[in-house]
Amino acid sequence: MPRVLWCINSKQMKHIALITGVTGQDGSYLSELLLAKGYSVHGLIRRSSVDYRERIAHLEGLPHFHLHYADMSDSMSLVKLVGQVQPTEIYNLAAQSHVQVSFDAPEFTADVDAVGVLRILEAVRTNHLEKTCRIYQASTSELYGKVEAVPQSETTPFHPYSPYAVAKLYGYWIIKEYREAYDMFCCSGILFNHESERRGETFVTREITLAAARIAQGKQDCLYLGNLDSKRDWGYAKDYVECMWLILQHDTPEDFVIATGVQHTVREFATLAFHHAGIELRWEGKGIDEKGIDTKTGKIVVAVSPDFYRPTDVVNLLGDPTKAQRELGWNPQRTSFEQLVKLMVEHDMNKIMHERISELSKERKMNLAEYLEKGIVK
Ligand code: NAP
Ligand code: F7E
Repeated sequence: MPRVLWCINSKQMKHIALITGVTGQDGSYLSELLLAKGYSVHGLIRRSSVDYRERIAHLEGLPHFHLHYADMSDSMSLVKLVGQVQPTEIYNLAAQSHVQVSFDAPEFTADVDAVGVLRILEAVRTNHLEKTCRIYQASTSELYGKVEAVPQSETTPFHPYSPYAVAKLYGYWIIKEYREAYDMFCCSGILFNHESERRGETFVTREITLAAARIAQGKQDCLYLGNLDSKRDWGYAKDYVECMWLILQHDTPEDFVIATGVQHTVREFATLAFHHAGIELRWEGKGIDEKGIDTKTGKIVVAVSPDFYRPTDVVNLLGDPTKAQRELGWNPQRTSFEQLVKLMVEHDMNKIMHERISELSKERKMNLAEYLEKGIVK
């Protein structure tokens, strides 16, 4: 099928999106974006013993938002779901997305993050939707791993450096293979780290912003981290989901690097986050003896634990977003690093304050106005 027909079809089609990983950070923002654009949005959720749908709770009940049970490790469930929904766009965001966890559960990670992509592609083919359904694959800067060049662009060689990255590399190549073999409109967004107030609490940025908020409010003494020298190109998740959509609206199916082009260390992230929580840090020592000290109290509030070092760690990620800027008109600097850290800390300061109020209310039966009046919370 000539590529140009894709543009004509996309304008005529009713937009029906299927999002795998809808309960995740990106899935929740993408759902909001697509609903605002008038899409009918279908999300894949998996069975869990607790219903953890906090990020999409505000969307449930909306007339164009639908949730369906399936699992990335169950091909029949995916074939049935794709057949039932008849999507015009699929955003494959579901993954075991934690790099450190992939060392503990490598087989599960491979099943969901690698073979899961193949299952989605085959579900589309089985339902004969390969000419009408565009597919976005959530690829990752972890593919560059033990980096062979800095910054990394669409042409930089890959060198995956964790079970997660190796699984995602399969996802990247199978998407490319189906694009070439079956002329399907399927693309990978090679996204660098993107964070937000909805970021999972075991990723380093959120660990830091939550701990800074707890330490500032007397709910925690010290934060333990791993490699403070690790460098990342951190962007804002809300800006990045827009790019996912732009990639699928492009005239031709292509892969894009999505990054800010700005790099910081974990230490720099922590310094700025604690600053926004009202604590100025001074760093002393080296390696596992390094400490972050509160300059006002002299207390150690950040320390290093070798438990958080990874068997192999990716330490120098910096993306080159030139292609996305030029061909998609995307602005990689819409939210700066400084704005990102500030908004995450402000969110977590509020969250911890509300948790404290709720604890205190149970103990002393007072409301927020009374706490503010008595100066118990600020
Ligand atoms: P996330 O918050 O960890 O969300 C992952 C989603 O995948 C969750 O909805 C999770 O469901 C779902 N999932 C996991 N295993 C599943 C299974 N077997 N069947 C169905 N659903 C399953 O991840 P994220 O940060 O939003 O990232 C979205 C995607 O982008 C992931 O593929 C990630 O690998 C990739 N990525 C992320 C970044 C980043 O910096 N955030 C950068 C590059 C690429 P539950 O809620 O039930 O666990
Ligand atoms: O680690 C170092 C750690 O877990 C960032 C996922 O969304 O982005 C994410 O993967 C760096 C690493 O993210 C701690 O060693 C130090 O070098 O926040 P992270 P990640 O591994 O970069 C990519 C693009 C994805 O695709 C993934 O899905 O920070 N680090 N101390 C620490 N990391 C954690 N988690 N906890 C620490 O205490």
